[in-house]
Amino acid sequence: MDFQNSVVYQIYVKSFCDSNGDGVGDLNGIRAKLPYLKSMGVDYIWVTPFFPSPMFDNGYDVADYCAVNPLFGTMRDCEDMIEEAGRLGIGFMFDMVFNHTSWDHVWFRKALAGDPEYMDYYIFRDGVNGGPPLDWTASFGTPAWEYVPDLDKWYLHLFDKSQPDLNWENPKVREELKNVIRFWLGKGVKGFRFDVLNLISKPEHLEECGPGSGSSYCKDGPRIHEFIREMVTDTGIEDLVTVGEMASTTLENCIRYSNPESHELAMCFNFHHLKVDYKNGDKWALMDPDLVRLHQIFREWQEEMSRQGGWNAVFWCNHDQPRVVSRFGDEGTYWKRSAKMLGTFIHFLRGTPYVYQGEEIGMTNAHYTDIEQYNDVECINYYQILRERGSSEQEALEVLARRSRDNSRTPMQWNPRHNAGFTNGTPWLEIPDNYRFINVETEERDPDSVLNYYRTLIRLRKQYPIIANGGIRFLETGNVRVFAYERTLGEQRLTVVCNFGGQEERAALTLNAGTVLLCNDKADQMERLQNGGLTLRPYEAFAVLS
Ligand code: TEU
Repeated sequence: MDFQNSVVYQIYVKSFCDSNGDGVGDLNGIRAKLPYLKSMGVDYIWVTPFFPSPMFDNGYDVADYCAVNPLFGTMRDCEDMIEEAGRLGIGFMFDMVFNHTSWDHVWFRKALAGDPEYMDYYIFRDGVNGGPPLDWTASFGTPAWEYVPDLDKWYLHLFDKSQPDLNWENPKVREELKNVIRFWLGKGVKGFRFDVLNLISKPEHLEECGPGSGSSYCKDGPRIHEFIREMVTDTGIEDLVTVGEMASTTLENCIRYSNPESHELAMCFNFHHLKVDYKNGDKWALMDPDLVRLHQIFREWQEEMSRQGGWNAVFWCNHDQPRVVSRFGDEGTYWKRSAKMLGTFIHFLRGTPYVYQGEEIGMTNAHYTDIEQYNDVECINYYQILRERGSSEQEALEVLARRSRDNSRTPMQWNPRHNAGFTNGTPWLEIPDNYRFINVETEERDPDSVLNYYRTLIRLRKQYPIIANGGIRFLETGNVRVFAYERTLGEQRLTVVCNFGGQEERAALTLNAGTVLLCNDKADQMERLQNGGLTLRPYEAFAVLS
């Protein structure tokens, strides 16, 4: 399976399917749902970390990279899950959190005990004037340096204090992490997602950095390409499906990360398109999505990556992002149509599409109304920060309802019955009431469902090489709410048009006579063309092959 015409399905293990009634998803639950994933037509499954962890960051704080957290099952369950998927022609991508470990990892326990060899596995520095080495903030809103009295040293953590950053300058660390990859390759894993990979190369002279966001000083660091190339070539994973999560990266770096001539990764995630509703770039300040900026970002990244031989992972959702139908679509009148429009836009782009669990059935944000309903360390921290900055409880809860990562972590909605079929126990996170009509079982029975539309999107990628292999050019439509692009391969042309607005919109379009491959409403677009354009219905989307 080459990654260019593959589709990846992302599973957040804690919320996918609970097989033993403890209210938490697990590996046997994933295995039970493999036939469903096969029916979706996906090629790979990216599963989030299920390794031993104190779960301060729901598993992105790894205490042992080569074992299975009993909360999620046993190593045998893991081996059976991989084997069963292989029999169905599906490969597993495991999630490697190599920028940091948990503070429970044995390496960090030895460092805290003062073992100099293991202290050099991490980034310890002396304080300055009784305070931290640098006035840095971590991604979850706390200071990024934690003091260890017994050592009279501070250690760096770009995320939670329970997630100390690893020192990639240390060749022993790099070799330890290569051995982790080798271990999982030996278990039959077919690919890897690398968590915040572009943060691993820290500035050469940390002490010379200024104050502010710690991550902003560490992204795309001085040895990042060298470290990635060394990891990939030394473990022989260059031909596997690999994807790097690249925080706040640049187009130039993503071209290098993903161009085959670099011998680095197959592709990477960037997040610029998912910050167009951040007021002044602040995730915790609300703003309606800036569609002009959204269009500009997609156009630039798609056309430049195509021109310069890079490869995009294309997606809306993951376990850190709010649900896309709540964010860029409509939860009301046009819920189904807008969910389909958003899927259409992504799946015909140049790149490898990722479907996040529940996206294929149009799952929405959680709409929690009480801070006690939330679990995620990031939003609980920011609730306090917002309140300290003067937001009322209501204002702060309104921000969390739109921004919290818990929005994407509510349990998968399998059926309209008790707990949406996710668990026979008490779900670890509350399930939105709309599971009664937004669920797999109900949508299986509806030929016009979001679920069956996503199946068609995935099938078309396999059927028409132009989607995986074609060039791309964005088209002018004369309307900021109407996005259109053209894929070309030889003489073939695929034109995709999406109305991102909830009203009728006029767009300047010239379409060659062709076949409407797919649309989320009536397939009468060709007849409706007049005076060099088309009036699009709210959230209308279609693709024409000519
Ligand atoms: O996410 C990196 C990251 O920056 C996230 O915090 C995300 O971009 C941000 O919350 C969006 O506002 C990765 C993992 O995907 C995330 O789940 C982990 O919490 C984080 O790294 C630390 O491992």
